[in-house]
Amino acid sequence: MISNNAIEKDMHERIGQLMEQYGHDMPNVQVSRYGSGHIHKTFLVDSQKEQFILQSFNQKVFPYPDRISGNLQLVKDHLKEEMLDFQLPLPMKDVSGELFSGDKEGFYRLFPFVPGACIDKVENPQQAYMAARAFGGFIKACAAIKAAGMQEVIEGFHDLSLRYRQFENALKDTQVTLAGEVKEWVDFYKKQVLLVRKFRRFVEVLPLRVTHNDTKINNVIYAHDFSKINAVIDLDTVMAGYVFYDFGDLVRTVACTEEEGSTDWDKIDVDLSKYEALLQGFVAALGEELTTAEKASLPFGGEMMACIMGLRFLTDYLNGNIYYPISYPEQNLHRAKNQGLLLQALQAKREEIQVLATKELGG
Ligand code: GN1
Ligand code: MG
Repeated sequence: MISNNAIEKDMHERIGQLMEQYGHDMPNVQVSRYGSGHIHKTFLVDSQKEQFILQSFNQKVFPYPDRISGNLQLVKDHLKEEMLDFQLPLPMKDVSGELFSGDKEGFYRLFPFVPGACIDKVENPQQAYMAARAFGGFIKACAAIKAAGMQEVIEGFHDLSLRYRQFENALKDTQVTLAGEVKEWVDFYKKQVLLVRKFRRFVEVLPLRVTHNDTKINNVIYAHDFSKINAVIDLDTVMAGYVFYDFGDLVRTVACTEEEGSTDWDKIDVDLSKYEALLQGFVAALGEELTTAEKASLPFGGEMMACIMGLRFLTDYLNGNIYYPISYPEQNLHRAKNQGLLLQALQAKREEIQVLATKELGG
């Protein structure tokens, strides 16, 4: 988290004005950056009496903000809330009833603040279990909402075929020299065309559901004592999807021994005890809701999500780093390498993972 004094004075004033648009007069407001999401800029706004999350919205990444609002309205209206034992903080309306407020610098949204711990790495299987149970619980509570009624907020977001084509196009146009480590990882991801074929086969037989689609571990808020989950956040990508997306992104960010920003290459591996806890948490939440084909797709999800993220990071590196913010020039290459090593570890442990899946899911 960035400290208070990292927020420039003009940003501070601007946030005061934005809070007025929501009917909050907060002269002595404290503002700090919050969380570690890549896409939006998120601030904790604290007036001593009240706390809110204010988010500067990234419209380059999300070109259809109204689609997000429409999807979230459907979720709000039809979600089986009584099934959830955590909050889903949704954007609040401003004084004119709008979900997005703005100034000349862009769009903002205000959210209720849910206190707790937002982490980038779980410490033990119990924390893994809780996260999977929460994201599985979200899918279950949305099960009655027709996926076809949801709008696509980012076209082809988890379409592995599309992401592979985008990678091939970036390779054709890149200014980056394809040598050394770059070539090594480009060659590795080219070979993942086999996963793309598998992806096509799975999506032919699986039901579309309302899924979260960004179930990385820092999108839950744990209670400070880690006894429960207080909230599932970052609901912008809630739309139609397959269960293996949500399970897979949990595997990618929970069952890994290093987080996605790590360059400690030798330490990147799969933690099977956390993997098993993810299976248990997901099944505890979804149980009989899952079809046989969906259960069979879960182990593929981990590989698929590591692959799609690696492809996206590498594509961005080849495109000159236009999507993900970076703090050093090779960072997107390194993120792609990290995800590639994780994918290799998942592939090396396929058999052990299958044994765990059969044990926990039956079949
Ligand atoms: C982005 O904003 P954040 O950090 O929650 C990305 C996800 C990636 C993730 C990788 C809209 O999520 O798809 O999995 O980074 N979101 C978007 O860390 O591209
Ligand atoms: Mg996030």
